[in-house]
Amino acid sequence: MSERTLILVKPDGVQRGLIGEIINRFEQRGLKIVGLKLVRATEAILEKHYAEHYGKDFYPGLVAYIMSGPIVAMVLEGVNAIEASRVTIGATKAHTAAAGTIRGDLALNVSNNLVHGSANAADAAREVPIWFSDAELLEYGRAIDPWIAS
Ligand code: DAT
Ligand code: MG
Repeated sequence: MSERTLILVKPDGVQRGLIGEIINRFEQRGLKIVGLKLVRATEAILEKHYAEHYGKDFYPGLVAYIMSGPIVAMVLEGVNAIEASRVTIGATKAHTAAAGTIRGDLALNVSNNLVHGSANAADAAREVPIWFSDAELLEYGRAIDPWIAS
């Protein structure tokens, strides 16, 4: 079943010049970009986005980090897009992430771990509208689609 998932390139990804590299990993895998923008997160947005972590000891540091610079928000669409994206991203503790994943190839740290991806269908459904209006999400077909999913 086709799914939509929310991906963020975090401030370290933008500052390190890895926006293209990170988007490329998802794009080459076959996931379709249906929403894409450069944004600055606010405390109000992050309180919703990271509701599951609100009140934890690392929450203030997490918010300060995500607000420390622009981030790239995108919505990816495809069959099993949520799990496929999480596998492409790699484990949260980047030093344990498998080689070949974004974190395993490009990051070392649990806090500066470059990228966010919705963890499951419920999170994806909750997170996408936090960052994108319906009008910002485009429906379109690609000539390559039959070669990726059939
Ligand atoms: P993920 O981003 O892989 O979904 P998560 O939802 O558990 O991981 O945590 C969200 C972010 O919070 C994570 O990317 C980095 C930060 N974080 C998680 N656990 C942490 C910890 N123990 N110490 C510091 N930062 C942490
Ligand atoms: Mg998470």
